[in-house]
Amino acid sequence: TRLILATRNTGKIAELKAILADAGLRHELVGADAYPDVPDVRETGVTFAENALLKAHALARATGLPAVADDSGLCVDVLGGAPGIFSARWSGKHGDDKANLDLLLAQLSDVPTEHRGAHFACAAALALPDGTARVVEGRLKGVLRHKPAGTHGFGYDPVLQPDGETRTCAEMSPDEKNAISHRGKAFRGLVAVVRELLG
Ligand code: ITT
Repeated sequence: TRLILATRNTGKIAELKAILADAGLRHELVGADAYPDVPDVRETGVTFAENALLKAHALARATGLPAVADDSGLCVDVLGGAPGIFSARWSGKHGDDKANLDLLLAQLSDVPTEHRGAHFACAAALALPDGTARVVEGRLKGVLRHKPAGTHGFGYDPVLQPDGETRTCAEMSPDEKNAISHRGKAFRGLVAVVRELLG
């Protein structure tokens, strides 16, 4: 069966394909860009899980195929969990990773290392055309650096240093990041659900 990935973020698509292939998923994976006539759904939910389900349901209904979606973001302790579901548009420009990162670092410039705890969160959803749906969540905890480091990954990877690590996510290889990441955990969990519902 073909599975559609309900995202246009190329950094995410690359990670998802690697994670799902490593987990032994044999389904053919296609990005939502293969269906240009399907409009983007408005992310009106207030949690990662709600938004992931909205995206997966909309694409499954529109295409008649099983759809997988991810909603994810960075939750900063001292900001009460922000940017959270607003991570992709924190600076006002959706998907401008550099502007989002620069703004966050400016907002945290006076916050010392011991108060720079944060985590990445990911909700992974599967929806079938008949309306059946499941969602699985994963987290990666760490501290935020004062300056970006590393060139791999996307988004806030250059500033999040996972607990127990000396490197940021952007200094790790894609495989190293996927082994511990919020997205890796959520989607490895979702693979079991795909097998249960789709065989
Ligand atoms: P789609 O809705 O098309 O999937 P998007 O980028 O808008 O793409 P989200 O609404 O889920 O996706 O926003 C996720 C944002 O959170 C993303 O743009 C990054 O800024 C941040 N983020 C999520 N996972 C991340 C990761 O693994 N590493 C770094 N930043 C991440």
